[in-house]
Amino acid sequence: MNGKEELKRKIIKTSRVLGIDKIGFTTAQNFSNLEKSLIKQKELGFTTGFEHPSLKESLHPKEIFNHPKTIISIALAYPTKIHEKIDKSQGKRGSFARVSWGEDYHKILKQKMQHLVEKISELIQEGAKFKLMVDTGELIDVAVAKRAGVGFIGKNGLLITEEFGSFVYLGEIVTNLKLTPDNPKKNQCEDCTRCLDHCPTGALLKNGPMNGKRCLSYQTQTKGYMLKEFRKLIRSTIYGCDICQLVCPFNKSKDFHFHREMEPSLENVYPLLKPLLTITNKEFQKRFGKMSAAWRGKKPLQRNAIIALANHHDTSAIVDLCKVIKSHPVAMIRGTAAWSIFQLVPKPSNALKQFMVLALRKETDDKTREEFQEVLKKWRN
Ligand code: B12
Ligand code: SF4
Ligand code: SF4
Repeated sequence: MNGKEELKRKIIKTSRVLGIDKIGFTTAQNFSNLEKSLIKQKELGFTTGFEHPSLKESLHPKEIFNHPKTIISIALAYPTKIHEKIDKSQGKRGSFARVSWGEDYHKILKQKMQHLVEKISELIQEGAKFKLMVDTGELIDVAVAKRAGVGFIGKNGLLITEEFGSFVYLGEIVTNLKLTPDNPKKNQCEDCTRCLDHCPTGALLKNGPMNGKRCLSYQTQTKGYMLKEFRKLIRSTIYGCDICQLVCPFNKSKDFHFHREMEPSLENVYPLLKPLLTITNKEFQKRFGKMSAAWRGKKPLQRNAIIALANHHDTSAIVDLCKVIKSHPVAMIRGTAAWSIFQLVPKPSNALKQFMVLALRKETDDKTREEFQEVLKKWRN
């Protein structure tokens, strides 16, 4: 066994000790094979703005690292099921996609990779350099993981591992160490189209890439009004979307609880919806601040909770929604509450109509006035 192989073997062994569930190695060659498709995606308006802004940096590791030789890809499996019983007697609940259960994965993966880098540094002479990335880095995590043999990219655009399905977080380490690359895995979707068939918005395109703007995961993370087309489709999920993963045969019965920090708190990931309408910033930070879903702040989640109450047909929320219209400081939240009231009360009392007329009179935000006007118009017809 040569030195390169020996070092790789030791890195793999160390990664297991550190609790890294899967590891793979690839060269630091560019990812130019993706260029055409990525340019096309952008031109078509199918990107979300959450992608790294520089295509050059995303596709060329040498643009972000001095003499890169290897990229080490890592995957950590996360839980998909909660075994406690949900108390449904206290009111309607929303849900968070599994990607945000437990503590923020960016922190967990960075810590794991940092520990791995420290251990690698102990194994070698000086001069080795490393750059760690999770999600927000320049590189395209699924493309790296695929080339490093960690798994294959499914028709849902996600990296699917043999052992853990696609419920894995991905991260990578760029280094100037030369290590033997692994072989990429073949796509195993074959003629399955379950993810495409079940995606509620048609975001997944037949030929591989997706229209990110139509993805409910994106829609639940925007800051302004949610487009009306998507409001009913989110149902009661107030952050992210798991549908194209839950229907995937490679995820059947996959539920791994390897990492204590990833264990979800039931009350946080299936929260009662009504209390979210009045939660203060301080309470929000205390309760949800550690979750990755908190990255866009309170407003999108509050908006989604209002939509979810309507989707639950929770007429007991009408009073709460009226209070939101009367006194919530954010115009978009007031307007979304009006939409929900209409969903819950298609035939209003005179008092409710009058309430909306007065709210419209008081409202100064143009977009929100439009929401109120639309509700009043529909009530008139
Ligand atoms: C922007 C982004 C989003 C956007 C856009 C999604 C997207 N696919 O681009 C939105 C907000 C919609 C999103 C949603 C989600 N995301 Co996201 N997201 C990212 C991010 C930050 C950048 C991805 C990117 O650059 N996309 C632009 C290009 C690359 O996408 P594309 O045009 O669709 O092309 C790719 C594929 O389609 C594929 N492809 C191209 N042609 C072909 C052809 C064939 C035949 C096939 C099979 C594939 C294929 O290759 C391209 C390059 O990989 C990455 C982190 C990172 N730095 O990479 C996480 C990341 C992809 N997201 C992740 C997760 C978990 C999710 C969600 C599941 C979260 C949730 N539960 O709500 C959903 C799933 C939606 C989905 N089906 O993809 C994980 C995926 C882990 C995994 N196992 O794959 C990542 C890697 C974050 C991480 N580090 O763990 N995300
Ligand atoms: S996450 Fe949901 S909306 Fe997005 S592609 Fe998958 S099924 Fe469609
Ligand atoms: S649902 Fe089917 S087509 Fe979609 S990623 Fe899974 S195996 Fe592939």
